[in-house]
Formats: sequence, structure tokens, C-alpha cells
Amino acid sequence: MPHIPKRIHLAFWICFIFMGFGCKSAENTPRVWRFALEEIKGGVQDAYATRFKELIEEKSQGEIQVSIYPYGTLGTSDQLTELVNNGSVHFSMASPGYIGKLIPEVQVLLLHFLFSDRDSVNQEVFRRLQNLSTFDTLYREKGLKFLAVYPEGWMAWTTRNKIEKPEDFQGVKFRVMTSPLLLASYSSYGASPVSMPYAEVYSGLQLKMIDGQANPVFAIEDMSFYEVTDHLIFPRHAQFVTTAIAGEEFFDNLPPDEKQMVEETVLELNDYIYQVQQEFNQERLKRIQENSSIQISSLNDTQRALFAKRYGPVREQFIALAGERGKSLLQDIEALVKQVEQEQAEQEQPQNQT
Ligand code: 6CS
Repeated sequence: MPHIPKRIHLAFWICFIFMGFGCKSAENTPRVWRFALEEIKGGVQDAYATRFKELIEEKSQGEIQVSIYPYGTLGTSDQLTELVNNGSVHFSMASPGYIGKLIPEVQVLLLHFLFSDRDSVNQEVFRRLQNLSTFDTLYREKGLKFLAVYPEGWMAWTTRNKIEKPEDFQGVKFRVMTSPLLLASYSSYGASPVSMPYAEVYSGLQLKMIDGQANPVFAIEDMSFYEVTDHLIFPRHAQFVTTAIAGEEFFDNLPPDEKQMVEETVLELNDYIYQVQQEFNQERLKRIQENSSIQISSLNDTQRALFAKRYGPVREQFIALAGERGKSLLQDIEALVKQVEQEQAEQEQPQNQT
């Protein structure tokens, strides 16, 4: 009888026990890609990952399966990035509000009054931002593969007292994600910003440890923040932006056809997720109105201008945090927004009659 090394005996028994007492060949066993989210089930990130899963499973003809881990199952946003970096998780979302601590330049996506006030312009800007090679370089320096950048909707403030002008922020303990630029942003309005993980915001508001927070409407509904605040204000100062990432080592070791499959899939998701976030934000605003008596208001252009004026010096603070590469990323985005605004304005002009 041939000698069988102990390790192979062990492998056989593990296989026998865990695979239904019949060892499937490795070829027939689907590989699992793990995708972790910073949001709970039913949110925009979940819609993104669910469509990614459907497309990958279809394109790989079931050879690859995608398992989705919603917020709360694996850890905080910072911990998810670590898990992707060490290969325990293959994909995740990495919002600049957190990953900006690790990659300061990406905080450009948190700047207020940077994007257009027009949704059609922003949709096109985000589509083109996808091709900026700067993101790829910056993420690779941290062992991550940048896959996509997309908005999840306009940020709204939920607060105890109404805010209409920067002075109303005086003494307001305002919760932000952990990026230093967000702390600087709300300090510029006179607030007292506090960094806090997403999962603690509801109890923070309820226990009056904080007086307000900013998030897109779908998240305010998902996380029930409207239950513990009195005002929901639309300043249209910024979009909530996130990025989708993979582990660099994992991605680089994929066969070329699978790399291409991932890259094609994220491009296909661009327009899809833009529509989804618009629908989710509209639907959930209705739900909030039906289920609460929260006061809903919007800042007018004059009020927005007062906030924009106060915000001016924060751009310099961003450059101090993010250096030359951050500065040129900012200039690239500003130029892109201007260009798309101009293109769309030209398209809307009535054609000259001949
Ligand atoms: O405020 C936050 O921390 C979170 N907000 C959203 C909409 N997504 C993820 C992030 O963790």
C-alpha cells in the first residue's frame, strides 16, 4: 500500500466532513468573493453590491459567487479597509469620510460647494471621474485597488434646532465621519464637530451627546435618525460620495479575463447606481414625511452663499492636508465640472435656424 502523508489524510477528512461526505473536485466548487458594506441591507451600497453579485455570477456562469456582508456583520468602515488590505475580504466600499484619514487627497470628494447644483452635470462628472488615473495611483500606494467612485445623494442635515445661517451652528455638537477635513468643514461654520462611527449616531442623538448630523435622505430613513431630530434641512452643499475598492494583491493575481470582468462590471454599474440613489432618496423622503412630524426645509441661494463664503478658507486647509497631488486633483475636478456645465448649457441653447 502506498504511503500517504499525514497532511493528505487530514485534508481528506476535512473535505469528507465539510463537503457533504463526498469530495467535490476543486474545479466544480464555486469560488466565493466577499464584498463588505458600510451600510445596512436595503441601502444604496447594498443595491450596488447586489447588482455586482448578479452580474459577476452570471458572467462567470456560476463559477464565482459573491457573498455580501452588510454593515454590522464585519466591522466599522476603517476595519473593512484593513480586511480588504489583508485579503480576508475581497471587495468593500470605502467612503472618503473615513478613508480620507489614510489617503488625504481623496478628501477632495468631501469638499462643500465643489460639484454642480445640477444633477445632470454631476452624473456626467462622476462618470468621467471614473477614468482619473490619480485615484488608481493613490489607492495602490495603500495596497488597495480603486474600482469606482459614485454619489449616494445630496447630504441633508438633521438637527435639533433649525439652521439657516452659519451663526445657527454656534455651539452645535455636529457628528461627522472621521476625516480631518470634515472636522475643519463644520468648524468653519462655527459648529463643534464630533467624529463618531455610523452605528453610534442614533444613540448619540437620542442621548443628546450630539445635536445633529449629515447624511443622504435614504440613510436618515434607514438609520431612523429622523426619529431623534426635529429638523431636516437641504443645504445642497455636497453629495455623499463613496468609492468601491478591492484588495490590490487579490485583484492583481486574478486571471486577465476575471480582471476584465470586474472592470467592465463596475463601469456598467455607473448609471445604474446613479438612478438607484435618486429613487431611494425620493422614496424615503416620502416615508419620513409619512412617519414623522420632522420639519423639512431647504436653504435658498442667498443662504447657501453665506455658507459658501464661510467655507472659502477650507479649500486651503484641504491643500495643506493633501499637498500638491490633492491640489491638482481639486483643479482637475473643478475643471471637469466647469467643462460639463458648459457642454450641457451649449446643448440646451436653441439651434440657429438656417
Ligand atoms: O455617515 C456614515 O458614517 C455613513 N453614511 C453613509 C450614507 N454611508 C456609509 C457611512 O458609513
